[in-house]
Amino acid sequence: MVNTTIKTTKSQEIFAAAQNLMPGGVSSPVRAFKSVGGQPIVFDRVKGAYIWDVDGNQYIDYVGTWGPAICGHAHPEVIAALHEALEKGTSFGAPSVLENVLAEMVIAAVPSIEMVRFVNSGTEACMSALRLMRAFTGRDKIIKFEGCYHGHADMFLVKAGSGVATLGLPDSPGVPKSTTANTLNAPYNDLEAVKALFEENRDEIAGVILEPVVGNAGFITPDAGFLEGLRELTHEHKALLVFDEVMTGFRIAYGGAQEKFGVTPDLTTLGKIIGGGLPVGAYGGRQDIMSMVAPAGPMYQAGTLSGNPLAMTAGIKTLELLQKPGTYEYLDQITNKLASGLLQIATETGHAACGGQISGMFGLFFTDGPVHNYEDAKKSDTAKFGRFHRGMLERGVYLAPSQFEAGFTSFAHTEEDIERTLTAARDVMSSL
Ligand code: HOZ
Repeated sequence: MVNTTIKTTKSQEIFAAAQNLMPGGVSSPVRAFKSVGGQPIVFDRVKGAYIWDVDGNQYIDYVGTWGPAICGHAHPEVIAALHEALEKGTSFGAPSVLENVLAEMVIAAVPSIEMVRFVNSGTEACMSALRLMRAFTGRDKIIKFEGCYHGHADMFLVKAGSGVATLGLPDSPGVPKSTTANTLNAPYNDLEAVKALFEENRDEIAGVILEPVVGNAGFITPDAGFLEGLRELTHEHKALLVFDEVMTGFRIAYGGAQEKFGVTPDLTTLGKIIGGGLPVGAYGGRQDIMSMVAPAGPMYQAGTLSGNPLAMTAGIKTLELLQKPGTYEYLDQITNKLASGLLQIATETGHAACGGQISGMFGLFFTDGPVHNYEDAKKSDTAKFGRFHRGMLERGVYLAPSQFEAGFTSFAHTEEDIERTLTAARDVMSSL
């Protein structure tokens, strides 16, 4: 399993060819390994906690297709359900009972959601939620937080996290200034800054959107009182509070961050886990707000593949599996062992580091910390992270190829996987 000199000839050939076919050789920027150096490995197949590349190397996976694979990849029950659904067709473009089933499960689980609309990605979910915030309040301005990422729609590409942070890009060309003129930014965990924005823009702010636990600037948790403070401020100013739970939904608790922290927003966006590995997104919330969405109301939003039967099927089965008693306790236990183990090894091997985890979501920054916001995260030694990433890859551990992305475990990860990961980490950190 420990591959200190992995052979990646086929990966290199395929990726070289891909660069002439697709921008940067990839379908999404963070996959290109630009910030960690070296070349991406090209995947052949995934199963449980593992990846196999086209050269036959095996890796323990902590990306989990960027979050959806909480049951482990290709869980047999998800695959079986998909086989059965496949026989009935791949797309309906019409109502199906599967949408009712998943909607009922989502509504039962997520405290803020009384009605839900399915879409095809987290980007679509956030883009639609933003339109709804504006439609419902009749106001145009929104507040978001530096380093939070809500997909790649124009209005959100200001001081964004994820690939934008990873590549160190300025705000994207192609986004008209007029489109982002109403996007106000505050530092995460800074209630005073939010208060000031509300004061400066009285009766103009439709709402506040945030990742309640940040995963797109690395893993950053809300300070005590931050989410509660946002809830109070938004109430006070008759603005909406929107939790982007694309990453945290069904991940840090079955009911997401809002269940975990006991703060209920007005609207919530979801994606990743609720599609069980197929393309999906959703936005939902209070019935009076959701009733504005067409055709119930006038706010238009649509999609050919929305509510796709395969995505619904994989999502339903995934949520069923997550309902089994002990799932989140197990995720918490193994992820705690991993995150605390990494920190301990960093300390013992003389590296400044900080990090943490909630349930199956974790992070490690190469900086003294603490990291409360994106500015703190940017103080990390990203070059060191790149060397760490490469060393782990060579030892059969696949981490997100960016300091500014959270890691994910699944209930397919075993104690032994974690121990092997920590052994590899000790080896790498000793030689960084
Ligand atoms: N939101 C995911 C990670 N931040 C998406 C991965 C990607 O951008 O490819």
